[in-house]
Amino acid sequence: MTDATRPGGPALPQERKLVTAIPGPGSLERLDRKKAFVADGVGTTLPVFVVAAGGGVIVDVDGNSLIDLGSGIAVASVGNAAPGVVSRVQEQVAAFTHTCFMVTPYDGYVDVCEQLAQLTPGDHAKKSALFNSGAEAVENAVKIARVATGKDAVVVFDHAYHGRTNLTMAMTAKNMPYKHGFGPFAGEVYRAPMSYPFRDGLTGEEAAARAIDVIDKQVGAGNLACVVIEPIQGEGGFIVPAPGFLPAISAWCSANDVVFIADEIQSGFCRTGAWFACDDEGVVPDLVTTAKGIAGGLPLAAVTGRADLMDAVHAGGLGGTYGGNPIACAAALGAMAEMREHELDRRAREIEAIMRDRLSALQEQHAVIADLRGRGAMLAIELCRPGTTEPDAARTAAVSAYCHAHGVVTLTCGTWGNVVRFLPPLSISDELLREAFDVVAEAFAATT
Ligand code: PLZ
Repeated sequence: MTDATRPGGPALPQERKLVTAIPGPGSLERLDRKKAFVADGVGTTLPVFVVAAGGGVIVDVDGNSLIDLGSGIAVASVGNAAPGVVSRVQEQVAAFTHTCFMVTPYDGYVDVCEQLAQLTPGDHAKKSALFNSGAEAVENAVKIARVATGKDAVVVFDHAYHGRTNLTMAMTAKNMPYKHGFGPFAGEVYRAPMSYPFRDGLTGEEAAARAIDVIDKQVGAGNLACVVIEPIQGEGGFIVPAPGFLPAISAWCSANDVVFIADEIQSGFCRTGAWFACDDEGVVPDLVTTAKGIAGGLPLAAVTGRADLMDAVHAGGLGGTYGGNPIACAAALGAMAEMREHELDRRAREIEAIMRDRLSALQEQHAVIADLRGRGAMLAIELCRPGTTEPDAARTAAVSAYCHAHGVVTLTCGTWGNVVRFLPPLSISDELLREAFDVVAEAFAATT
């Protein structure tokens, strides 16, 4: 894809341009105001204050143009201010901004649910309910599974991330910064071992047998409402389970009246080269949670799944003031249209080819890159002390800091903070993507 052919065409100059240090004087001034008025608990990875973004760039108050390899954590998959999103949002905001779907409904909500029924894995009868954030979707998926099964327990996995609300904090694995001091957490949440090929060397079937044994012995299918799993783990380190793991867990759930919930909040909507990460192995979840990429940057989330499960909840049992807000729904319809029109699932695979090429070359040069993994435009490298599996968080931070200082937005993740992840908007041009990876390569050379 070239600048001229990318979705939306060349609205902002698609270039990396640094005119000040990062952060520049304008951002530094605003950081003082942030310090004065914004709670310290709300952090920022790369503190440049943004004035515009689109295609593959983010432009700051000082006139710096940075290459975006983060998409606001896998949200702006169709690109920032994507034309199809902007036009629908503008039309909707001028017509009406909110009535509350639970008070007086509107088409946009139903349209989004219809599309989710078509796009999510499986061709069975499906229904959806809409919410505001990923965490809220996960909470509601658990509520639905509990009502539908009449059981309480929830199984999640090592390295999982499901959100920051009370129930989802319990479901999230990592203590710092997500959980520390915030307990007590919701009960009846149990953790099973994840398939982590780089660290456990197990096949998918072996890892599934290990997890099922833990679930069976420590929880018991008779108490278990649902298993919630990210088909590719996000915050936990872009861990891709070994082939066979997801199908085996899903089959065990089906055989034991346990609801299999795929959390596709980070991996969904073309990110992994398919509409959903579950599609890769033909896994059909009972329920799917989505958010992030669904609406091109507006807050929207959904639970979609088997109509019989979704309808198990009593009338009025699901909702919320803003869930499926009309502007967010308009944005989602625009984002999904962009994904279809520009075949962004295919585009994610093209992006993968470019990134994988560059990252494998880097891995050959730098022994600190112990693992390269992911799928589509969701790739990561795990950094360890050469020849070991001992995490190297310091080098990870140094590489990322170099990228930031040189105008490339990179994100880190992982239980040990030793993973650099790459999540470019699917609207980025090949040229810009290559330039960003030149900088990543420089970062490794400069931090040896
Ligand atoms: N499930 C798989 O990736 C959000 C969190 C960033 P919300 N991940 C980014 C942070 O530090 O808060 C996420 C996810 C998966 C659930 C969530 C939660 O989605 O929209 O942030 O609530």
